[in-house]
Amino acid sequence: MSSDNMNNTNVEKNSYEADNIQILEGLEAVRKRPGMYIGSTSSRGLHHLVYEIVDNAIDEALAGFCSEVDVQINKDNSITVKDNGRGIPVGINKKAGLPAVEVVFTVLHAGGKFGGGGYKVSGGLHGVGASVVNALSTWLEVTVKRDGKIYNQRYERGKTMYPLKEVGTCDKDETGTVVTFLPDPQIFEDTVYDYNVLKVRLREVAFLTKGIKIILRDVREEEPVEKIFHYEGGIKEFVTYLNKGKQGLYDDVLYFEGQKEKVFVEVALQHNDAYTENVYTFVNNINTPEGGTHFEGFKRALTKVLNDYARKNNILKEKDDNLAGEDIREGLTAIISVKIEDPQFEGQTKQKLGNSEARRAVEGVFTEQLTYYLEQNPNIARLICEKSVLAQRARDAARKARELTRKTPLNSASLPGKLTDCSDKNPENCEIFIVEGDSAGGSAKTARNRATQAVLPLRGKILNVEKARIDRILGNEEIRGMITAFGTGIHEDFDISKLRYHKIIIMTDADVDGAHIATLMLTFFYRFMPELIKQGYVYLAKPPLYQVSKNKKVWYAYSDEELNDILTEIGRDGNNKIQRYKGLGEMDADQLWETTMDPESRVLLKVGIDEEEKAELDLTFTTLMGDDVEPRREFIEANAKFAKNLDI
Ligand code: 28F
Repeated sequence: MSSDNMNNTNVEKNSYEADNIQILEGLEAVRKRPGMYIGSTSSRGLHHLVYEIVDNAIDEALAGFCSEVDVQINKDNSITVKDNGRGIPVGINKKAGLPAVEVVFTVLHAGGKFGGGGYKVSGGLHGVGASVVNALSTWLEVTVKRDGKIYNQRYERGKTMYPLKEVGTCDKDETGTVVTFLPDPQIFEDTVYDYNVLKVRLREVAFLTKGIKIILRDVREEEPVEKIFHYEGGIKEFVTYLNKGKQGLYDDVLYFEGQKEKVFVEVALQHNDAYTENVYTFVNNINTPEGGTHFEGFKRALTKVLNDYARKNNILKEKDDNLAGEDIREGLTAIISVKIEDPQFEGQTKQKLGNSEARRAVEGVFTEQLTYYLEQNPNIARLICEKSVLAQRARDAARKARELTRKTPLNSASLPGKLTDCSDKNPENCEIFIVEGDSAGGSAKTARNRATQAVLPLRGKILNVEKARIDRILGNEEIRGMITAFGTGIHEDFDISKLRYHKIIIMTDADVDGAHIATLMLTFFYRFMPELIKQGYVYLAKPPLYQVSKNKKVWYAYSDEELNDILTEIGRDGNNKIQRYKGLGEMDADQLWETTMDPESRVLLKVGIDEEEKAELDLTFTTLMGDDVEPRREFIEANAKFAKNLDI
């Protein structure tokens, strides 16, 4: 052997060891700064681990080789994900000197970079995939069926426990990948999985990947629970699902797909007879709540095609103004889904698509196919145009109504007459109680701290904003009162810096009607001032359900359990007096102060929206505000899900 060869062998050996050290350093970096790779180590990050592994199976489905993905929450809160794809390759990867499957799980930034050449389509959270999940798991096991053989490997906190081993044989055409992992409690604050969180996301993934069958199973309880998500129609069925409980303006759900500049575009849409816009955009199956170029392409195409159609067919006369985009999107439910090789995310939260080819692709595909569709379906085209014209007129009327709530130096909109304002002018110190009914409003006014607490009583039920057009909403006195009291304006006028109170506290009776009024208000905030909720300014007051008195001492219980606890503590005997509060009006001012308004002793629920649950929440609002009474009651009971318990 020549000395040259000897040298080569040494170089090989050194680089192998160097690679190995690099691998461990890579995964160590993930464990040191998990937030950089999965966003957070809260429950959200915990659930992202599942999505990362599922994404890999979905990629295999998008490549055309996998039809079924099975996700199971095991008794110990480990997760098993199984697919019937080709199985991750097991041959030695030249660069790493390791089986490809081991590279996938141990080398940071594997995914598309190894061998596949643009294999990875879906983005994952930050596109780092399986190795990150491995690094953040106490242990992870992968089993691959391929070429009639079964292979297995195990890792602990990212470290390979043994070389990939053959553990059995199977039918040659039986292929696939199974991954089981246990999230590491050294990393995550909480390692208990929430079935419902996984359910919402996996249903979404199934809608976005037409034809795929995703099974979710939870075997932690005695009685296992299972859900199957399988939508041959993909996002077309997603739109039907989102419009459930609403009346469609027409029966068909429009669906278009096509490819341009390597961007694969899908659009599905249907108008309903309501007035809000529900458009959800996705890039590589990831929600983009801030939109971006794909959304812009969609809006441009929709606006242009409908205006052209309306002019050509004389629905818009020469003297008429063009329909605005928002007129055409009134009552529109739509999904825009693009698949793109190298997505660029922009904006503060990196949730906005930046690729300009996505704009051109969506605009091009959608313009061409929508134009053709409208020509072929003149009845539907006319319905959309006519609804848009009505929206256009309402928008004009609304502009006039809005001027009444807008503060200008000349016309400073006066505060509503029913508002009892506080004296402190620093918003940070101030709270406003929106109170159901004039009588409770009266007690609240007496009880309040005059310096920092304002009270705005509302008469009965406020307008259901899901069922009214913008001009009527702004014409509604109760709603106008709230807008002027808050000081922020709404929609494009909305300016959070003008908010006059940093706590907006909804105070309603602790019964079904009270909960309904609270949800009507939340719906209004959600639709017209979502930032109030997003930035955590909205709260629900929590009045007590019971007063217990004994020997001149008084206790308040905010739930049946609390009542039970109190009774256990003070003894269950004939001296107890229990009063069930049916409404705020039954309390005198002192009691109202002590139980519900005093910052020292009250309980407030902070209202929040999780972006991931936005689609689901939207559906919930629809269900709630629709005509159907039964689902409404269900929501009210589940309402607490959206509110975080917060004692202040
Ligand atoms: C339970 C989670 O991760 N499924 C996967 C495949 C299939 C291939 C693959 C995955 C090629 C070399 C990187 C098979 N045959 N489920 C999964 N199924 N990855 S992940 O390839 C990965 C790249 O290393 C696959 C031919 N090409 C690709």
